[in-house]
Amino acid sequence: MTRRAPFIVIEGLDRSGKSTQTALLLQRMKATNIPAQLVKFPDRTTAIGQMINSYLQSDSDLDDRAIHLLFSANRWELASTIEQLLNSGISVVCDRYAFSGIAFSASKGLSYEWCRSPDISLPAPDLTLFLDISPEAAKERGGYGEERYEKEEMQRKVGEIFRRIGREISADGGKWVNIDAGREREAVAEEIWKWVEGVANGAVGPSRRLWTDKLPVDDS
Ligand code: DGP
Repeated sequence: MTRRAPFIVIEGLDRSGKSTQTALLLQRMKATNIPAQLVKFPDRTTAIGQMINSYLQSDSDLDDRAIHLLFSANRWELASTIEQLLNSGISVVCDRYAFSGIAFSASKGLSYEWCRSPDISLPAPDLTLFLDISPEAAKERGGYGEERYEKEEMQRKVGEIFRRIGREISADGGKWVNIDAGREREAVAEEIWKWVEGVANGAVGPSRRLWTDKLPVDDS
């Protein structure tokens, strides 16, 4: 069976250093001659992404379900690009993915299962690294920014839901790693590198898809 490149997702709470760590990882992959491409969600450059951007900056208001579906649509519009990259031997490093979708929307009170539904069948990561940080440690890093979700109580709930998703992904045989992101930048980067090296040789066969066992039974 042909080999494809691994799909790596980095998730994290706001102020966890996620974007910095993603950039460091990409640099290190390139320096080690591992071809890799960054994909960032939300991708604010597309038409859907611009609606999301305007919502996050509180320039527009949207129903909680409507914005949830836009975030999901933003992932779907890049799903085939992700698969093409993997099949052509280029690793994809994704800054946020479907797990953010569930964690942030369910924190607002939407049902966990409802939030998961539109992301069922997206390409499944081979490795998900979750950068975990307490709201107290985030505060020490200068506190949260100006965007809509950057509030302490919200981040606490988001963290709880991320950890629940991680337990479920692991129970289903997926590779999910909780990383203590409250440490020094270099220590976090080293741990991330250790996990990435473990999958860097590529995966065999087509990528799996997320949560397909949660699809309703076809009774047609
Ligand atoms: P970032 O660009 O990584 O700072 O993400 C922007 C914000 O959007 C951040 O507070 C997390 C939130 N977010 C990211 N993905 C989703 C999603 O799929 N659904 C919801 N509701 N929020 C998301």
